[in-house]
Amino acid sequence: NDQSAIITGASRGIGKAIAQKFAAHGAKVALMGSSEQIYKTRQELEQEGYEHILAFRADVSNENDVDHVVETTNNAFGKVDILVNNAGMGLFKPVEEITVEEWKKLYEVNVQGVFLCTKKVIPIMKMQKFGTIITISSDVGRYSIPNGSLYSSTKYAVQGFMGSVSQEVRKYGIRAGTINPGMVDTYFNETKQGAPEKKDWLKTEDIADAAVYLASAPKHMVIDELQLHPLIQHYPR
Ligand code: NJP
Repeated sequence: NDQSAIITGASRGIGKAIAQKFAAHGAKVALMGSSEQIYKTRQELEQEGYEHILAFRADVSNENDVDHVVETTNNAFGKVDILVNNAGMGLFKPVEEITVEEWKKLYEVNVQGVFLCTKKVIPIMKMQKFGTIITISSDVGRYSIPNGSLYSSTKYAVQGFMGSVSQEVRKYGIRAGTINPGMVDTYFNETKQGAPEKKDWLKTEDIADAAVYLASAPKHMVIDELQLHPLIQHYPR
């Protein structure tokens, strides 16, 4: 496996687990995160014995940052086989308490970030005539929950975006699909990974395994959408 992958939001949580799993499968990985933590995560992966790890402190909602990450990765690894749009933020409160700043911020990171990274890798993947774009969306991108008007609507947006993109790019050999997890034990929404109350939730490795499945599917196949829940989570059907 000599694949090259860009993973956004790889400082911690699901993105970090995907980076570790891809590296374990022999991929070269570029990690992107908006805080200093991204460099510590690269160090951790290097200490685990993985080579060919790039790290970028870069904001997915900033076009110049995204351009820099994609171009530098493509130059360093010679190609970009996989993009994982994972970076995302949560916010849950009654709609009348949501500020315009919060609204804009979540749309910038959760929606514009997915748009910019996807837009930037497609010309490269078109030239390669191959590529896989995986977006970590959410189960609440498929049904709404109370206090989720903002978060859930960003994930509905992402589902719509990915559905169009998937149909636009398949003629170039590019697959695009989403993973829609239920509750995953991470740092999401200002919680702590490993907190005892989340012991029965999905693990970051579960989502990483799903990402490997999408990325390693045979070239003639696209996995449009994968929805995953912990057994303890009830949800509308
Ligand atoms: O969350 P967390 P998850 N530019 O907070 C990065 C979705 N999801 O792993 O910027 C670039 O542990 C941040 O790094 P840093 C969720 O919507 C989750 O759970 O350095 N990166 C960190 O690495 C999201 O799309 C659950 O602080 C930015 C990462 O994003 C994805 O899973 C359920 C950034 C967030 O790690 C991963 O979230 C579900 C920016 N502007 C969907 N802003 C769940 N956990 O239950 C943040 O349905 N990051």
